[in-house]
Amino acid sequence: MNPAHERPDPLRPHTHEPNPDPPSVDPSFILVGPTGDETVIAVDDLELLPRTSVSGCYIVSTGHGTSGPYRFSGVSLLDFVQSRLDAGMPWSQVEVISVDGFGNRIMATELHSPRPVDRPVILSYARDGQKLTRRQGLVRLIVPSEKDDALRQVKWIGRIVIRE
Ligand SMILES: Nc1nc2c(c(=O)[nH]1)N[C@H]1C(S)=C(S)[C@@H](COP(=O)(O)O)O[C@H]1N2
Ligand SMILES: [Mo]
Repeated sequence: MNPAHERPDPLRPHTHEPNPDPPSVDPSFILVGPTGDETVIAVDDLELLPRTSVSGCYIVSTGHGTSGPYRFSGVSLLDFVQSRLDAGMPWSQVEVISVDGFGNRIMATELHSPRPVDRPVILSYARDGQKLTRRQGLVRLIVPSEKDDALRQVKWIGRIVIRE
């Protein structure tokens, strides 16, 4: 595991060195809106939003094998973004960055047209009907369309930035 200071840009490509150890205890994260406003989001806040589940998800790790299939549940990233923005507010992409400095950029177009349509990107807080543990990645980004790697399955979300 590289220390965070060796990976200054969490959105640049990451190597296959999955960190197994939660970098902190509290699963709350910071949401940064398009105007730069910051809000702390707790798991309870996510549970108040519509629940979405996606079955048949795999975590495909190069080096230490594939796990799954899992049914991940949470709020779709699109529902989450829309719940935080005034209608009509322009946004083009979302950055999802973990506490240990691992991240992913998701374009609005990808969220508006998931393929297949019933397998959206979610902010997951449960797996197979049980609350995700911090060790399992709470709160974890699940990108069901990613089939060959697990580079988008971001554990321990620390910051979500909505970009205009
Ligand atoms: N926060 C965070 N998420 C991460 C990683 C990481 O190092 N940190 N590694 C990724 C990689 S390369 C893999 S293979 C999977 C491993 O997930 P698992 O620990 O649930 O098997 O997590 C992905 N998500
Ligand atoms: Mo990986």
